Amino acid sequence: MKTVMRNSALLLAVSAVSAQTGVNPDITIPATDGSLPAPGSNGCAEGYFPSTDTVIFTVPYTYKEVLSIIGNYTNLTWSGSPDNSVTTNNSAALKSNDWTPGSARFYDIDGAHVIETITTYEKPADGPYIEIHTLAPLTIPAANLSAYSDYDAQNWTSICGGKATYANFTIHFCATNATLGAGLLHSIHLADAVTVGKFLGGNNFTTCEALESNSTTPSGSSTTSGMLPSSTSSMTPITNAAVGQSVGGIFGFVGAFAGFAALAAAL
Ligand SMILES: *[C@@H]1O[C@H](CO)[C@@H](O)[C@H](O)[C@H]1NC(C)=O
Ligand SMILES: *[C@@H]1O[C@H](CO)[C@@H](O)[C@H](O)[C@H]1NC(C)=O
Ligand SMILES: *[C@@H]1O[C@H](CO)[C@@H](O)[C@H](O)[C@H]1NC(C)=O
Ligand SMILES: *[C@@H]1O[C@H](CO)[C@@H](O)[C@H](O)[C@H]1NC(C)=O
Ligand SMILES: *[C@@H]1O[C@H](CO)[C@@H](O)[C@H](O)[C@H]1NC(C)=O
Ligand SMILES: *[C@@H]1O[C@H](CO)[C@@H](O)[C@H](O)[C@H]1NC(C)=O
Ligand SMILES: *[C@@H]1O[C@H](CO)[C@@H](O)[C@H](O)[C@H]1NC(C)=O
Ligand SMILES: *[C@@H]1O[C@H](CO)[C@@H](O)[C@H](O)[C@H]1NC(C)=O
Ligand SMILES: *[C@H]1O[C@@H](CO)[C@H](O)[C@@H](O)[C@@H]1NC(C)=O
Repeated sequence: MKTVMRNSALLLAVSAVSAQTGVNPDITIPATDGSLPAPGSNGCAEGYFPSTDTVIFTVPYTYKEVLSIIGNYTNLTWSGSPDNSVTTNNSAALKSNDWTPGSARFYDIDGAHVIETITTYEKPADGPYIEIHTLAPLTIPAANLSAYSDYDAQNWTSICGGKATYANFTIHFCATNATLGAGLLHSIHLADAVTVGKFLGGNNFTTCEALESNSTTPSGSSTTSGMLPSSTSSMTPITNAAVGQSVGGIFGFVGAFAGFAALAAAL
């Protein structure tokens, strides 16, 4: 009798926590081995919902310059993690900088313990740089959000005859609140891309032509309402006026996350 009572008290406590944080009590967070939960009928574990977010951003800097900022899996200064705050279980790659599938990186940010494991890593001298990793389940307490991802991809491709670099951040994820997750991930990835440009000098991309007449003030206007290239178009550079898309129409939604600006900058 006593055991039953204690158990139901525990159950109550657990469901109270779940209601507050949206955490599925079957999922251990952090999953220290970096593993992902088994998918349920909607593709996600119980209590989680699937979504996708894409951020497209072009920086007016060469692929080589971009790689000098992003080309080390454990150096996330461009993503707001201070030097040497990111660890890895592939210590050999720290020296060789030759990252391989299975390599995990670990860092803590805003109360979340992040574990990201590489599934694809390609870094040819002329690009594109392809880095795809999984994101083990984590909780961001301040955002009341738990999420994980089996596909968190970056593609950095040289464009404008080598004078600029086109970035595509695409994540497929499961979150306790898909709308909130998409908005937050969008802010984070956009801030990351903008930071790469800032680190390299802070010029904004407008058009390839503006880069030909290499004046420091871009001559093109940035008011063009950019379009995402259609799947049939060749590598048409787009202006950063259109920085992304999200399932659920996240366009113009980032502003709604002003409260998370610091969080986004930090992540
Ligand atoms: C936290 O998120 C869960 C799942 O989205 C939701 O059910 C709950 O109401 C939220 N709690 C608060 C305090 O906002
Ligand atoms: C990390 O990358 C930045 C450039 O983004 C560089 O200034 C810094 O020295 C690098 N840190 C380490 C420890 O390599
Ligand atoms: C990669 O970054 C880590 C710190 O984040 C640093 O310890 C390591 O030396 C860097 N590797 C290379 C090859 O620059
Ligand atoms: C990377 O992006 C470029 C430009 O959009 C595209 O041509 C290429 O196929 C992409 N690579 C991968 C592996 O998605
Ligand atoms: C961005 O990359 C994803 C794959 O990660 C691809 O499906 C999508 O078409 C790309 N979008 C653009 C606009 O390049
Ligand atoms: C999910 O997040 C959105 C955006 O922050 C919010 O409006 C909505 O109330 C949240 N839903 C739940 C169930 O907490
Ligand atoms: C680039 O764009 C940002 C945001 O619109 C702006 O704050 C910044 O001043 C611009 N930088 C330059 C060099 O024009
Ligand atoms: C413009 O580019 C040319 C050739 O790449 C270079 O010699 C010149 O110094 C550049 N001018 C400026 C103002 O950057
Ligand atoms: C990191 O190392 C690789 C290769 O040894 C393993 O396959 C991963 O399981 C391991 N990841 C974690 C989170 O420890």
